[in-house]
Amino acid sequence: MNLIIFGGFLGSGKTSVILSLAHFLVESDDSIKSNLVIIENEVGEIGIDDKVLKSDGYSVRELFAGCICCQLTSDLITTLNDINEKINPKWVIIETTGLAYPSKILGNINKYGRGIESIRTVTVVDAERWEELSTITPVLVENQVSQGDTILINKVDLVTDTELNQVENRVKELNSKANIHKVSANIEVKDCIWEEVTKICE
Ligand SMILES: Nc1nc2c(ncn2[C@@H]2O[C@H](COP(=O)(O)OP(=O)(O)OP(=O)(O)O)[C@@H](O)[C@H]2O)c(=O)[nH]1
Ligand SMILES: [Mg+2]
Repeated sequence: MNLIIFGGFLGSGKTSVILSLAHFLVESDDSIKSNLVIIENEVGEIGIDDKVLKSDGYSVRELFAGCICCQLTSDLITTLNDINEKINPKWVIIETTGLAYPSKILGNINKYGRGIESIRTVTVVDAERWEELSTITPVLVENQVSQGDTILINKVDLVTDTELNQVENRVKELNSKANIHKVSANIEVKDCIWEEVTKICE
């Protein structure tokens, strides 16, 4: 199984970009729907995101938990290992809750996950709310950015060029190794970005 883990604050656009990636995978290989599982890691009670994804015919597993403590990560590992045993798909896309620390999730998956061939992390940054979020909750936001192999600075349609440059500069400071792309999930995420994200997994 090749894992692609999406992190990023609540409402940053994770589900929107995951839909784009899922469409990209299906377009490149029609049989992929049976080889792709999406795990939704929800904080609240009602999984709205999984309804969107399921309505498009994707196989979605939901994880529900009232908090973001360790128990949630163990549920994720249990689900992952169950998917490995029963389906063993080529691709598993994980949407973490916007409140999750990706470093913790990654550490536990590396330690306890089975049947995993590669792991790739994508952090979705909300360009519009960057200043607000990085002021209110800097540790979480910085952890999310520093853990991404790829950073998608999303919602570029909602900010000025100056604001966008400020976000990009700060993101580069926090993570000099990542591939950084500026996108608008509402408009389009270009195939070349998904080619880059999925290539490393193969
Ligand atoms: N204008 C604009 N809106 C966007 C963009 N990407 C996402 N949105 C909107 O932002 C809202 C949140 O997007 P989601 O994809 O649900 O974000 P999420 O990170 O999955 O949210 P949670 O799962 O609740 O943490 C939705 O109303 C989207 O339509 C974008 O690039 N531009
Ligand atoms: Mg979502």
